[in-house]
Amino acid sequence: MTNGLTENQRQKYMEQGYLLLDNLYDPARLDPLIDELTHIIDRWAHRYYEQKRLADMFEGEPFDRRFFRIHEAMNGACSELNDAVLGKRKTAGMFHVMTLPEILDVVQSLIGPEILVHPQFNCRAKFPDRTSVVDWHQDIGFLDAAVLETFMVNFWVPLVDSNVDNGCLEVIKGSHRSDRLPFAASPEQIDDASMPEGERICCPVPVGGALLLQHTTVHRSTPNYSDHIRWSLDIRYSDWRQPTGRDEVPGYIARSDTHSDRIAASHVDWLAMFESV
Ligand SMILES: O=C(O)CCC(=O)C(=O)O
Repeated sequence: MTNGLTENQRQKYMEQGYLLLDNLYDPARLDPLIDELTHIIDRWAHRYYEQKRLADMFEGEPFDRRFFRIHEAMNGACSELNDAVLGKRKTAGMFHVMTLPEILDVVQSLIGPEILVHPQFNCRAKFPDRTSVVDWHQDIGFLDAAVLETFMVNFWVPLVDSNVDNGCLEVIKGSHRSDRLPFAASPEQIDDASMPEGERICCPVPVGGALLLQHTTVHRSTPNYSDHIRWSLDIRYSDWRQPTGRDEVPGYIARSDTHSDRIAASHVDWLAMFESV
């Protein structure tokens, strides 16, 4: 559905530091990843059931509820699995979504055809427990400060419709013009005194759409008050010839006119990069 951004959209993104895109791709494009996540959660349910840690496998529950039902029934035991295991999986489904042509076309219209899928990414099951929030931050806060000059196109991609009720993101319009802002204990909390002025924009995104940010755009994730999980991905892109700010973790090349032989063909190529680290 896209061949990249229109000039109007590009200007808006550059001026405001964020852009909401509806109908970027057919929602069915997400099916390989959703099927994969469904399968992983099913496998975990069977394992915990066999280990007698779970009395009910919640087999009838839909994708946007089952993992949380398991988590609740196990007295909150799945938080770590969610953050550390599910969030960083390098799978065929993740690779598929990260390299959707509709997404890469948008990236290309902003940074050109030398595209790296940045090593910092997350798949998130944001539980409806009201406590799963991410406070005001910039994505560059999680990277080496020296990477300020690398232009990054950051995509936030919902796997279920996201809205105020289930904890969509909020951004501060124009905050991308800030430097890397100081934070106290964690990059997830910019110092109050350093918070930029600007209108706070709530960013609901339907499935099939995306929210684009820059690595200096100040944003946060609000509580999930709904009765279901707000599944999402946050994925990032930069020119592979520039530093990523995560030198110790490889990203993979998704497009290149100059080095087409180095393009990762599948998640197998992506995984192989970790064998040589
Ligand atoms: O999805 C969320 O709840 C937080 C995402 C976020 O803050 C980010 O992509 O940087």
